[in-house]
Order: sequence, then C-alpha cells, then structure tokens
Amino acid sequence: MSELKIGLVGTGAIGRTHIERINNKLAGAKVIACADVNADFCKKVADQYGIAAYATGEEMIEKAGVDAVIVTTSDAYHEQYVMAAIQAGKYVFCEKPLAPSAEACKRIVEAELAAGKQLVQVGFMRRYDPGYRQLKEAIQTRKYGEPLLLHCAHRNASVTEPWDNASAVENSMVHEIDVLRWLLGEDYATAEVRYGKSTRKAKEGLHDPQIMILTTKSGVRIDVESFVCNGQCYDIRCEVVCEDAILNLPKPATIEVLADTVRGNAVDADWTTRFVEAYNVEFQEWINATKAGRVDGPSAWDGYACQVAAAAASKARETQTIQPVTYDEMPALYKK
Ligand code: ISE
Repeated sequence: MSELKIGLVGTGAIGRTHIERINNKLAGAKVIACADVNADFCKKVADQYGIAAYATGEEMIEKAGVDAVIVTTSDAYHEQYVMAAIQAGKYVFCEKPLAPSAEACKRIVEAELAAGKQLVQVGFMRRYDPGYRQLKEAIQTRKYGEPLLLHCAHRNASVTEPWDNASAVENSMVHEIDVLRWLLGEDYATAEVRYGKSTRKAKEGLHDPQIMILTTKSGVRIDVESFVCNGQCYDIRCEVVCEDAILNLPKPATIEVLADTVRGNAVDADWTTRFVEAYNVEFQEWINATKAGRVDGPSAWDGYACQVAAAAASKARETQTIQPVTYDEMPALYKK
C-alpha cells in the first residue's frame, strides 16, 4: 500500500491535533476526509487541511475511499463509529476510552470476533512514551527483581471537560489502569477508591484529590493519586518499588534556568504537551502496522479490560468498599 488513506470522525481538539501530526509530521499516511455532527465546524477543518467533509461518519466510511478510520468523537459515540468501521472491514484507531462501559467494549470485541480479525486499536498513548517503555523493559527483564509496590500520581492544573467524582477514574486514571496493567503484564484483582481532604479549589461537589488503590493477581499493590484541580501544573509520576531497586518514571527533560536568585525547570501546563512524543510514536507505529495488516497496539480486549477495572473502581468509590475486578475469559484472537 502506498499511502494509508484515513478518515477521521470528530474534529474536536484531539482530532485536529491528530490530523496535524499525520498530515504534516508523520510518514506513510494522510487524513483525506473528516466528519463531525457540527457540519459548519467540520467544513472549516476540512478547508483548513484541504480534505473532504462528510455529514456523518458512516457516510465518510462508505464513500470517502478510506483505508482506515480514526475516532475522536466524545466518548459516548465511540462505539457507534468503531462498529461502523468494523462492519466496513476497516482498521480503526479509537481514542481512549474504547467506550464508556465494559458492556459496550464487549460488544466491540464480539464484533471483531465475528469479523475474524483484529481491526481496533485504542489510544492509550502512554505505552509509547519513552519513559514508560524504559520502565516496561526494566520490569519485564526482572533485572531488579519482582515489582512489589507502585506509587503513582496523575495531577492536572485544572479540568475543562464536564467533570464529576467518577471522572477521576473514568477519564483520567483510566490511563494508569491501562499502562500499569501493560507495565506489569498482568490483570487486576481488586479496586478501591478513597477521598483525600478536598482542596478549596475543587469544583462544586467534587472530591479532589482521590486515591485509587489496585492489587494485581500476583499481589502487587498500586496507589494512584488523582489531583485534577491542583492549580499549578500537569505532573505524572510512576515509582516502581522492586525487590532490588526503586524505578522512577523519568521527568521530561527541560533546561534548568537560574535567574532572579531562583533555579528551576519548566514543567508541563497540561496533558497536550507532556505526551507529544508518545502520540507521534503511537500514530507512526499504528500507520506502519495498519499498512502491514496488523494491530500491534492496545486492542479492543485491552479497552474492555480497562473498563472492567474502571467500573470496579467506580463501584468501590460509590460504596467506599474494596471491589473485585472480574474479567470474562480472553478469546484466543487476543492471546499473543
Ligand atoms: C484527558 O482526557 C486525557 O486523556 C489526558 O491524557 C489525561 O492526562 C487527562 O487527565 C484527561 O483529562
């Protein structure tokens, strides 16, 4: 295949950054069409990039002559367009989460099983971050012994999307739920969510920070802080306590500035800058694998497994109890 022709559904902020990176930075693919419920805005984006605009994702998938689809709509509509791509036999990249519920994710898994091949990749971009990949290699080789504990933090200066107490797990820490399962190479056994003393800066009715506590099937214990109204910066941490060493996720390299009797390094204001390299690697590898007729990244099953754990964590938060994380049997299609 010469150049992968892509159709993108959902021309919101993340969708536009993906068009920009694919059409102006990466190799081997072009977004040639887009669709969005907001027809006027979709046309503006299409004109900006010189691509075709369609009224619906389904029409674009049917008529635009695309080889693959990217879904960047709001979460509630992911299932609709992922299903449309599967039914048309197209490879599809869906931004996280695959769908807001484990049941919807399972319907997508069943559609893939019926299609007889994997077509879906989910946008858990942290697996492509160089720092997380170094952690994965160090853990997988057991160079430092067994991983025992993980201490993580997911801190936002503020959140713009509609946000409630469930969002900390279902919108933010869903990244940790996926990347830590990938890092450790195993599924979760229990989930728990506890509240900290809330910041005065928390939105009305929101408990912020929250702590999610997970255990894995082998007994590794994980705590993840979610602090989404810290008002300062975007800060992602992952410390892995192993039998023979402590491993820490590298901080992004920025110059040290010594000025006005202060020494410091710039940090990220929000998530759109912290993981730019991860997004670029993620999409270049997706383009390459799709052209080769493969899905190498997070699968529809990974998307399902994530939502199973997120649902258990949400139930744990609502009931202030420890909840089991119970998965269906993984189909052979997803066994590597
Ligand atoms: C946002 O939706 C994302 O997906 C970011 O990666 C995450 O860090 C942020 O907390 C979410 O709100």
